Amino acid sequence: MSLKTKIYDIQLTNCLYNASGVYCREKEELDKLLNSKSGALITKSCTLNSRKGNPEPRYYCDNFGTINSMGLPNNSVKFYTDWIKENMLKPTFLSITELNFENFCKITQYISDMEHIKLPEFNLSCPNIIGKPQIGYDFEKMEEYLRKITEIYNKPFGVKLPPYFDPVHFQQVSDILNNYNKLKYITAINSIGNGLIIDIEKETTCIHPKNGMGGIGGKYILPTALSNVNNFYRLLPNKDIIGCGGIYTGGDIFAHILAGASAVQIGSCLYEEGIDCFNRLSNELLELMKNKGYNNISEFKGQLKTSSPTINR
Ligand code: RRO
Repeated sequence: MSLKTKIYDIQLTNCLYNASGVYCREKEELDKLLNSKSGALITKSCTLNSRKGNPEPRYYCDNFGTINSMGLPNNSVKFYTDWIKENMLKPTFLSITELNFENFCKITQYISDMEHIKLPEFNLSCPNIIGKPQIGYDFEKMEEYLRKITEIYNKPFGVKLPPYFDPVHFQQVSDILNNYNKLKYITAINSIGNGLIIDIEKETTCIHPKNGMGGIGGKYILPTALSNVNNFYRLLPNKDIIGCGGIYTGGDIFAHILAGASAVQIGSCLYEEGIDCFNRLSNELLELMKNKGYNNISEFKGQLKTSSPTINR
């Protein structure tokens, strides 16, 4: 039995890896991910210059998941591309973004000739930059960014999308993405932006920036993540879908793959449980596959059935 998979032309020995932003900002974390059971790793989304991010407290976890408004703290694109160059032991994806179009063009240019950067994930969906809307919710802007990426970068790449909630939007986004042949995968979903978790005892918000509003992750978002994976699996037949959102068990991974994911990223669960979650989750998925008689994830990927209609009498 195997958990191996492929994202475009990159082979992964295990379909699990970290979600960008979690356990991947500092060298020690990246080094640990490299030696973990994850099949790949992805860096924290980075910018041209390092950033400290938003003021603390900026992360909080409750029984159902997490809220964060980190504000893109990172060590700069140079730090992460240098680290990748020195550590080529397992597939490593660079996540990049920028705060305005001009700098986005510059950072794309910066990585365009780097042989060691393969299938970078362009983050079009950070919800936590004060005064900056998410690119993925402005379809004209998203096209402009995609056009620039293909013009400057001109190699296979992926994008990280925000969650969508309406069939019309799934169709509109897919119509745009299908025009870009070099776009080989999408990661769905980023956190659900601008949620609010309230501490009723203290009568305060749980995090400080943006009046307490931040990206929601964890159990709160599994159904939304699965819907995005499945909608895009149907609407983007020539692209791989990376599932992200709400994974805490082997069963959650199975659901993502059944909905169409080729690989899955672990965010809130990794943050709370630590690096050993890759062992536990891999074992749980293998056990479930064994019970169901599957040897390989390709045997059930995208095979979600709709339940039989009930007959009303
Ligand atoms: O750093 C963040 O605040 C952050 C980013 Br860039 C993102 O893409 N998603 C998220 O939940 N937080």
